[in-house]
Amino acid sequence: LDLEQALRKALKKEEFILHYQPQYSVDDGHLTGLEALLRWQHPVRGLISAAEIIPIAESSKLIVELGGWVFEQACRQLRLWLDAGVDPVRLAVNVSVRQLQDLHFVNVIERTLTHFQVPAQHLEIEVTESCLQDNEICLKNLRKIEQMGLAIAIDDFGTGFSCLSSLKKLPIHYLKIDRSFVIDLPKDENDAAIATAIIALGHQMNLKIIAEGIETQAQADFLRVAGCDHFQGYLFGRPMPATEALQLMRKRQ
Ligand code: G
Ligand code: G
Ligand code: MN
Ligand code: NA
Repeated sequence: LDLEQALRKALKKEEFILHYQPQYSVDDGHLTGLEALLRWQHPVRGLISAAEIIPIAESSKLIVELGGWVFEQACRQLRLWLDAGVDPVRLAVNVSVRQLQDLHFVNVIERTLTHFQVPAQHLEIEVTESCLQDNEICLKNLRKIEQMGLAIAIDDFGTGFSCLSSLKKLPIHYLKIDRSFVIDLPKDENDAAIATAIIALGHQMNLKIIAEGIETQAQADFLRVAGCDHFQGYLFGRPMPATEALQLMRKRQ
């Protein structure tokens, strides 16, 4: 069975949706952001996670098309929230390397923002480190995106081909501490050292730190003391449909 073909069909049949996972300020506990996460509403298998979709899409050019749909859907949703009268929190959208290497990527972003009349300040792009390897097109696209007013976050920080040199060349606003460094906190001394070091590095470079995959109060407590800025994880909220995310934003006002 050709999974890539199945994904193409699903895109045509509009079977994809976005769920939204909340991010909270460590200081005052306020909702500060949402991460958009792709899901496939399969007619037989039910809800399928991005972990099963993205790697297949990334192995072909399909990711460019699918990623375009994700960004468009995120903007359409922001428009609906704005029309519903809420002041939306920053919406983070995951972007694959292959999208960033696409020459039309910046145009797609520009056109979509204009089409839905969504201010760029409401959006954040999450990229993984592996794409920041001296790739001139990626760097150029990221700079343009930043100039347009979108925020940029490095996802899964520390897990990729670490290239700290790219940090100084890039217009980054957030570092996301990968879940693999959070899961064994506070007990694991290596993970404790790594998390602490990432926070110090980020702060030295004027970046805000988001920890992801927080599931226990002990993990949150450690990261709070270590100076983390934003929390994301099942302890605070799972990825949820747009209507529930809207309720969270309404409660906040
Ligand atoms: O939410 P979930 O556990 O299914 O996500 C699995 C992985 O897929 C995560 O690494 C997440 O960053 C990635 N992912 C989720 N949605 C998207 C998306 O819209 N685009 C890209 N490129 N990656 C995504
Ligand atoms: O790579 P990225 O950080 O985008 O991946 C986010 C993924 O992690 C999403 O698939 C999301 O559903 C998942 N996730 C978010 N919070 C938690 C958590 O607290 N525990 C676990 N196990 N997964 C989480
Ligand atoms: Mn992410
Ligand atoms: Na990711």
